[in-house]
Amino acid sequence: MKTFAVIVLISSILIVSPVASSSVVYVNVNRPGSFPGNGSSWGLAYHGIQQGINKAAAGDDVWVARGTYAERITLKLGVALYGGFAGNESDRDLRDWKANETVLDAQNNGYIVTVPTGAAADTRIDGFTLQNGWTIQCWYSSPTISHNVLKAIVFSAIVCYSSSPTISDNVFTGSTGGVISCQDSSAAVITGNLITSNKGSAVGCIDSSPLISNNRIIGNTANVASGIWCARSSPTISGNVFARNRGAAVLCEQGSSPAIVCNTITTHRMTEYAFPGVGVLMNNSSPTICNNIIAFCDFALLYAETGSAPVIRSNCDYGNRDAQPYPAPGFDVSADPQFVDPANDDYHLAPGSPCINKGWNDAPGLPALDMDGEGRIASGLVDIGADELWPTMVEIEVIPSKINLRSNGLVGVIVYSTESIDATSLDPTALRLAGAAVAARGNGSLHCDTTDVDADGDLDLVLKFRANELALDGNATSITLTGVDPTGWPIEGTCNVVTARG
Ligand SMILES: [Ca+2]
Ligand SMILES: [Ca+2]
Ligand SMILES: [Ca+2]
Repeated sequence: MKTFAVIVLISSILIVSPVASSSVVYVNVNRPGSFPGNGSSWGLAYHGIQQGINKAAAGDDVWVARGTYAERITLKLGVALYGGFAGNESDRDLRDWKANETVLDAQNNGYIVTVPTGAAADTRIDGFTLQNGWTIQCWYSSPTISHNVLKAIVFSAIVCYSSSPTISDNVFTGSTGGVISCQDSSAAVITGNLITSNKGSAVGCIDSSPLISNNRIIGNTANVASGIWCARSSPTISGNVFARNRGAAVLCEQGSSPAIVCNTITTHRMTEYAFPGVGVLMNNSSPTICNNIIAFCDFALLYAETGSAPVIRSNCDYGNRDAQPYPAPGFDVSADPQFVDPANDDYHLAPGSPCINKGWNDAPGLPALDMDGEGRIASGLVDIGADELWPTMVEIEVIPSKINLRSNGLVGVIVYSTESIDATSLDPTALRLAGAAVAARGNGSLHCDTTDVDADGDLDLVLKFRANELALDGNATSITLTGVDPTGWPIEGTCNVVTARG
């Protein structure tokens, strides 16, 4: 009863005198009626975005419904501007920004979005198609720019001066003066973007060391570097796909030492100025080049002039037209990386790729996630390139769990059927326990049976292996079963064991 009274009291306070808290200002260019609106609901939405921003206070959201807005806007400190609403949502998570295209068209009148100096990550533009305007400039400001399509922006799409914006999950296309420029100690975070069909460098770094990770940079042209240009800069360039671009994927000059790690660089060809398609071009620079695929380009690496001392380790080169002495030191794999469908820009590794588990786990700048957002190290060893291939995990049990590696006896392994896999569908001849094949019986048949061990209604697989055939040392605390499912996709299961050499 007491609780009820308190709730009633609080409710009436809220109704009588709302306390200042974050709220939403609504904008819908297509709201019927010509009355001005006050932005307090979808029904009373403003018709213009800048009106909504002007009404909002720091901490507020501005929600903008689909349609075309012929405006140039100035963001406000601490205000988050979201486009992509149908115009009836009650929760921001309900918006579908791809389905509800919200176009901000500057009609070639100048800067399309002005970001105030001093902006932090809570100043945001998210969910718009930005077109027919000039560059978004960040001067000493670090807003969040996410889920936008920046189309045919005049000059560079985004220029950062002493600014560290988060630029994530956008599409950049049709820029003619480069795409993103980071200058004067700008440590932008540039992730998950698709940068395609632009002219000039995807990211230019001048005295700046941004994080450039897990982007797709495809089908761009430039005079020299259509990918990343580094001058006196040491960005981390990790997990990106560079494909079908002209010129260099990464150009390092004037004492740049970027970490170039886990990228897939392929089909870089000559520019219209006859500059060759190069994986990494170095001029008086010392990048770290690890775990990258550089395939089907003109050159994998190219040294211009002198003074470069790169650290190169665990890369794949294949099918590059010209050869510095190949395989060069640090290019450990010189075989076809086996992309799944490069004709359709699918640069995943096919099962069986020689790049799987051939990278260096401790490479500087190793990204936490691969290009799919999956963990970066599967099967204990990182793969070379932007993709990590994750086997389907199976649940196994080893009996006995204490294994004498000198014994000629049998070790039993149960592979349980689960929702993700029917264990009985696995080909026993392809299964390996710590490298060992399934043991054969006296009559030559394999020690392989099916029975429902855990009585859950699904048959499980019961295998036997010879203890002395296991490639384990006496200190091993776990053991791994590998194989392939009926589609050829790898499977893997690990379980704890105690080993000894008795
Ligand atoms: Ca791996
Ligand atoms: Ca993956
Ligand atoms: Ca079962």
